[in-house]
Amino acid sequence: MSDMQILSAAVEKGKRHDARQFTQALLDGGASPLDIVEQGLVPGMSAIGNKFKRNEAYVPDMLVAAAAMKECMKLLEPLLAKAGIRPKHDVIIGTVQGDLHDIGKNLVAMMWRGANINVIDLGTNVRPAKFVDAIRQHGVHAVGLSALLTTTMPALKVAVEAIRAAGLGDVKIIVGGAPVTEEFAKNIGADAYGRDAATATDVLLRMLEG
Ligand code: B1M
Repeated sequence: MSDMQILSAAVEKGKRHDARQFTQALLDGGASPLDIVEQGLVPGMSAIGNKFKRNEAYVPDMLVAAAAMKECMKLLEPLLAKAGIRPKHDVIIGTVQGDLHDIGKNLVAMMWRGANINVIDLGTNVRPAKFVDAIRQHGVHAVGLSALLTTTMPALKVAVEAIRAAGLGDVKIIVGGAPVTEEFAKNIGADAYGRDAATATDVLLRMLEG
């Protein structure tokens, strides 16, 4: 196993202290911070995300892996910022108006961050106008909307319509949450549907990078 693969494995297993030590050792050995993110951390998060997708890993496994990645990012972020290197994309995420569930949305945000994407999280119970304002303010090209209640599924439609009506250019909209289906996503005019956090990451990257 290469040193990068050892780091990936530590992230995947959520071994926070080991991951931090491996990251420091790679830096001391002259590895570039960006290579460490792309070849060490991102594959680790991607591996646990894929296991989650196949029901071979569970929510707590995702949480500890994300915590391990975050620990490594504490070392890397100042160096990346100093070198003027930013995450590949900026995106917005939030749970729609009327809905307070955020565990799934947070997992999606974590996986997106794990793919080296800057995620602006608007939280829960987000009004359509707040999505619109944030998209305009941050100039993002994608937004994720989550809903967990059958009663807040219509709020997804309202949010999609508000974003489209605001004329913000080519903003990709991805929707998800337990009651949401691919067909529903299509019917309300969303660009994509994410069944789970790992799929939502694959779909988002495909939309943004072609
Ligand atoms: Co609520 N709740 N809840 N709840 N809650 C459900 C959703 C429910 C199914 C429980 C039940 O009755 N069996 C039910 C909804 C029924 C329905 O709509 N038909 C329900 C209800 C009714 C309610 C209240 C109305 C209860 C009440 O007060 N009478 C109330 C509503 C409050 C509100 O939102 N206005 C309510 C409140 C709460 C708590 C606050 C107590 C708490 C939320 C805490 C929190 O989120 N911080 C809560 C919880 C925890 C649940 C359950 C138990 C778990 C939800 C969860 O976090 N799942 C849930 C029952 C259940 O699912 N067993 C239930 C784990 C999470 C990882 O999965 O969120 O599906 P999920 O996310 C997945 C995918 O869906 C997807 O990726 C994630 C990872 O794979 N995904 C996306 C999610 N968002 C995505 C976005 C994407 C892409 C993929 O792109 C942007």
